[in-house]
Amino acid sequence: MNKQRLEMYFMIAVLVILVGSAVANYGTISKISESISHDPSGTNVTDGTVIHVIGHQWAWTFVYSNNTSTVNAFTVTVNEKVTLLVNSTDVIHDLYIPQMDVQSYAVPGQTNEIQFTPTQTGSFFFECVEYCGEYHYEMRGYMTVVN
Ligand SMILES: [Cu+2]
Repeated sequence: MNKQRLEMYFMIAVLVILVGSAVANYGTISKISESISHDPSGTNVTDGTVIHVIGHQWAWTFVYSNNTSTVNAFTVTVNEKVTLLVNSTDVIHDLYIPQMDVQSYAVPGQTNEIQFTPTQTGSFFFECVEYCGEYHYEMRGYMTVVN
């Protein structure tokens, strides 16, 4: 077998492997995309408290359905479902509320939806856990759960 022919077989083999992987990955990527809400208005959520969470360098802004907003603090009601619609206006941030077991990336141009129901009142620490620049550490605050 000459050398050129052998090289051609190798190229075909590599092509087959790459195309095979691409096809296998396509299914997984579509599944992941489906689980992310691309509706920035969040109109698919109908019950509980809906809060738009906007990450930006270097603070978290929380916008309630009555259009009022707070910075680095937000308040929710105990035993009521909370939906956070999380996005970013600049770089990737990551909202983490450890005691609620809630974590969501804040990605520019994409709205990530996360839901939870707080079952006790109190103050719960949250912070950005994706290094996002010089004042990353300022992206922290408390969620207050009231009756
Ligand atoms: Cu951040």
